[in-house]
Amino acid sequence: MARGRFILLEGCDRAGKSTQCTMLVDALKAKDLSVELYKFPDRTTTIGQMIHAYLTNSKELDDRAIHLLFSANRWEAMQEMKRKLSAGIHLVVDRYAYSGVAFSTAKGLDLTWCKNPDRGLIRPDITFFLDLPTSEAERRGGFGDERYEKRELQENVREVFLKLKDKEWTVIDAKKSILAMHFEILRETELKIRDGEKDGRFAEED
Ligand code: ADP
Ligand code: FDM
Ligand code: MG
Repeated sequence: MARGRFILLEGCDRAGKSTQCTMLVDALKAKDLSVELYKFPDRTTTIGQMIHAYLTNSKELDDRAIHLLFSANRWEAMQEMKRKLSAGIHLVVDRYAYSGVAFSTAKGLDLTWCKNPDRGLIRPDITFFLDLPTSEAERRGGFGDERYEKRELQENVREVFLKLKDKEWTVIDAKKSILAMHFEILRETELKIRDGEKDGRFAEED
């Protein structure tokens, strides 16, 4: 059996990641494919609850400590994600290690230090980067109460994302309509799903 594909959607706040993840999962299900949604941070675990407390300002944590918790929150999902991919289930993932590096580096931590804890995580088969200028993102509603919902930080995060962007990313212009983005993401995902047989092994983050 071909293993499932790891489909990642990354990007700045309000670029439309969560909207597109849900639409992609629904569209793949409608085509009778096995697919599940993952979201990072996963706030349901014990580590996730600590992250949630930090993001909602009810807990203070050192910048490095919270960075490591975000990474640990990915590591604790790894075995289950591998099992699902091996069983032929496609995973649509809302944020992952790139968000981890982009936010912590934007706060002032060293880029290489930020990348290190995520080394060895399974690598996405396809990464969509939903690109939206901060000024456009702001028009999609006011900032909420969470810790990182501040204009200057968001601008720095976008700059780091653009530095991290490599030729393997599929950049989606997030100024487009929800449907136009959806059809683009669905088309690329279907190509990736059909694209040859996988040998069942996982590439890892380096
Ligand atoms: P993210 O998960 O990237 O923060 P969301 O999917 O939650 O973004 O979308 C943020 C807001 O922007 C929501 O109100 C959503 O309805 C709206 N939105 C999403 N995609 C678009 C789009 N392509 N054009 C206009 N508004 C959008
Ligand atoms: N975030 C998310 C990080 O700082 N590091 C990470 O590793 C991840 C996965 O947490 F501000 C930030 C990004 C965002 C917040 O918001 C989570 P959502 O709305 O749950 O995606
Ligand atoms: Mg979201």
